[in-house]
Amino acid sequence: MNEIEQYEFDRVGYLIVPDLLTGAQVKSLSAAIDALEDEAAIRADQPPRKKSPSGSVYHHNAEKGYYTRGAREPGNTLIIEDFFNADPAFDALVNHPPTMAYIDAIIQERATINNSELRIRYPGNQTGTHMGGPIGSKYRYSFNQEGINCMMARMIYFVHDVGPDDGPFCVVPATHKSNLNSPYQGRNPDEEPGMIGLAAQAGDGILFTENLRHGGLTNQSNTTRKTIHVGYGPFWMKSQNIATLDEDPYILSQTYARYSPEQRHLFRAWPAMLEREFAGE
Ligand SMILES: O=C(O)CCC(=O)C(=O)O
Repeated sequence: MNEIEQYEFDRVGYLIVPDLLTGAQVKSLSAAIDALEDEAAIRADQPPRKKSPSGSVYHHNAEKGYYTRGAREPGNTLIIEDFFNADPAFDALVNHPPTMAYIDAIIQERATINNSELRIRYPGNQTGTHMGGPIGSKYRYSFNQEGINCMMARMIYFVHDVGPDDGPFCVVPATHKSNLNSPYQGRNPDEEPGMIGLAAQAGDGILFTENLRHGGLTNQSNTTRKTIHVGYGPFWMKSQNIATLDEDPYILSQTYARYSPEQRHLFRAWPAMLEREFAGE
C-alpha cells in the first residue's frame, strides 16, 4: 500500500484498487459464483435452517459448508456465507498476496479472515445503508503512532463491470471519522445525502473500513450484480458472518486439508491453536 493509497484510505475510508485480480482469476471465480448460485437458489428456503443472532434465517448446507438466505427473484438478494468451503476456486483469495499487502497495512495485529459472503443482487435490489460515525469499538477506525488501525475492513472483488445503474457499492465518504450518527431517517441509500456509488470493473477490488457508512444503490439494470466480499480483523475477533456471528471460523476439515500453512493461518483465531499447527500436531 503506497503513500498515496494510505493517504486516500485514511481521508475517505475506502480505496478502489484497479486490476487486483488477473483475467484468469476473474474467469474462474465468476464460474464458481454462477455454479454456487444455481445450487443455493434452490436450497435457500429449505431445511436445515439456522436462525442468526440478528433473526435472519439461513439454510445450512453442511456437506459443502455454506449458509445461504434470500431468493433468486427481482428485488431480492441471495447471500452465500462461508463460500470458501464450497469450491476450491475460491482458494485463490485466501492469502492472496496483493490483497494481503493492503490488509497488513491497515490492521495492526495479526489479521485473520472473519467474514466471507457472496452477494448476488437481482434487478431492483438495494442494500440498506449502515454503519458510519461513532459505532462503538468493534468495527472502529482509528489512527495511532503506528498508523492506520482498522478493527474490521473488507475487500470487495469484482468479477464483472458494475456501472452507476448496476447496483454499485456505495459510501458516504469520510463518515468513518464522523463524530455524530447520521441524522437521516431510513436506510434507503438512493436517498441519503452524501452517498456516492462506486463504479468498478472486472478484476478491481474495493477496500473499505467497516466504520464507513455504506450500502448498495438500487440495481436499475436488467443484469444481476455478483460480488465477493471478504472481511478481515485482528486474530482475536471471531466470525463476523451473520449466520455464525461470534462463533469460531467455519472451515470444514476438507477445506483445511487443501490449504497451505499460510492459508490456515488466516483462519486460526487463537495463538495456541496456531502454535500447535506449526508444531505439526
Ligand atoms: O455491496 C453492497 O450491496 C453492500 C455491501 C456491504 O454492505 C458490505 O460489504 O458490508
